[in-house]
Amino acid sequence: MDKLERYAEILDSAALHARATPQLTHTDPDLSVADAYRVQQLSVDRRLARGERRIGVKMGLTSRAKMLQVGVDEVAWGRLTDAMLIEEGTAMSRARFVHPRVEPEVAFLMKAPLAGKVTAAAALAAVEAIAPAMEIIDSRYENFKFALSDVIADNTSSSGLVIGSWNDPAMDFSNLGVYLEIDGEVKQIGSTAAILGHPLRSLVAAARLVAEAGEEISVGDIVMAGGITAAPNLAPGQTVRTTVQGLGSVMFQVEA
Ligand code: 0L1
Ligand code: MG
Repeated sequence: MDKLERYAEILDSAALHARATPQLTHTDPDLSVADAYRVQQLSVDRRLARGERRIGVKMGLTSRAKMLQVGVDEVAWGRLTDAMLIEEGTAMSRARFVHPRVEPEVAFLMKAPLAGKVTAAAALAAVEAIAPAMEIIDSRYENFKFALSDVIADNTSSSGLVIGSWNDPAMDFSNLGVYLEIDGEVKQIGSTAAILGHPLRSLVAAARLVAEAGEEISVGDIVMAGGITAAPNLAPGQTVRTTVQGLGSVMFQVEA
């Protein structure tokens, strides 16, 4: 097993058993971003080999609030599988995660493939629908601490996603008000403009980054556009809701 395969196994096992692992860059400070993406791919391949199905991609670190929260300042992407889907309105099990957090987001459903250098207009034309959404992120690293290469190797902390009702994308979604409530208390407020200035820019960036890895965004894929605010911690007993102006609400509960 070569070094990158070993890293993929370490991260896959940490996720599978919900046990934190030391940062890769503690012992391998020169781990490159390119090698980190290869580790991500190898670790997701292990999931696919266990029967999970690829359902799309996520963009990460797309807002200033997120970059400041984790001290990393470049956008990154990760891969989504069906095992990460949490049905809207149901409960997720806290025990499946190391130290989960939640991000308010919007999600795109794709009706045409997208890859490489595309314009915002071409990206929009490939969108079937847009929905309010939440991503559950869960770094597999101790203390939720990482460098850019660490977090990319760790599938950009992606662990779960909850999608609300799909809406027609023929609306101006560049600057919609967003709030995240936990147990009825507003914890985070933001705007879809926090996603790189416009959520479509995230889709344009996703098409470019995915193509650099020799892949594409496919018909039927979900693209999580990226966190809008900092991400609060999740704990058993919570009811978590995100509302996006004009798009509706999405909620889930946390059980032990
Ligand atoms: O989706 C995100 O923006 C999170 C990317 C990874 C950083 C983190 O774990 O907070
Ligand atoms: Mg996110």
